[in-house]
Amino acid sequence: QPTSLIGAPTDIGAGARGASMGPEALRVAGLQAALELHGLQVFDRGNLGGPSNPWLPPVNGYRHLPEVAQWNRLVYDAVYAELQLGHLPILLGGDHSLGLGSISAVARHCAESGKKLRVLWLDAHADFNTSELTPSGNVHGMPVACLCGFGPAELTQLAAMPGGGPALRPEQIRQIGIRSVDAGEKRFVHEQGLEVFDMRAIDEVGMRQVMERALAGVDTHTHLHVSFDVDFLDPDIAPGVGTTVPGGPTYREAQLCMEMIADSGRLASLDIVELNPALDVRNKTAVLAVDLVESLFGKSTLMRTRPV
Ligand code: DIR
Ligand code: MN
Ligand code: MN
Ligand code: MN
Repeated sequence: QPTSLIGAPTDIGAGARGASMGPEALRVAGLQAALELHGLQVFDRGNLGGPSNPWLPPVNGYRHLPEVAQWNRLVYDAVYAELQLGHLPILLGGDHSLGLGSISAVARHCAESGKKLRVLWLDAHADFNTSELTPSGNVHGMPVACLCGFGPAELTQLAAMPGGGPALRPEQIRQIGIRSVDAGEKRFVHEQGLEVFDMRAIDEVGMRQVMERALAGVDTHTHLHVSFDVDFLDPDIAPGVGTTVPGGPTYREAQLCMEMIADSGRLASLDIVELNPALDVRNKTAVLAVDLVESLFGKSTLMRTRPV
């Protein structure tokens, strides 16, 4: 299946400037060549062009809401167009507020094609804030809530779903690697019944069992979307992100996570977000992200692809 790279060079929803340079850093790290080495056909669609970042304080609990909405409309249209072509879209962020546009497009595509949708949210954060709960007003802390229908119309109605409902139901989401959830957000995650495999779960049962559980029920009728916030990774190996949280997955744990997703054979769309080259060291976080994405697309050390 052909893949398409879509650059969205913005930090409009983030709390630090610099994620706008993410798409180019991933290209410089060799993303296209790495995918092509695995026999994938790759189309680089270049970058979307949206509003610049005015760097203003929050208004009614949201920073830059009109600009966030505009970027997400652009991302929605671009991702939807690739899905229509039968391509696997790879969104190069940009901050994680863009997961809204990307996953809204995927949800619409699944509704139209009769596919089940499973979203794996790899992140240090739950991204389940609302304008009432947010400590920052940064919309990159809100996309999961918005996808589930909790947020302003310009963000929750991107997809025009059949029936008019939200893009996602909480039971379609599995969060992995979580270790920073704000006080009000924590209660809301619990109330909505999100299935969260936090770092404690990874510590206690290991990444293998976490991924077995997160992928349970994924079958040939499933469209698997991976939303990869690079701050998922431990900051010792991935310093180039705006909001580092200590105690994330190691290199080996992250590789196993990606390899087990690849083994499912159902990966159908991907976001790579929150990479911040302004905070990186010689582009090493981008190089690591490319390395992990290779595993996500099936790179393995040996011929066998099944676990022992
Ligand atoms: C924090 C930080 N929970 C907030 N969130 C994110 O501002 O809502 N950082 N997503 O990457
Ligand atoms: Mn499809
Ligand atoms: Mn995130
Ligand atoms: Mn995060």
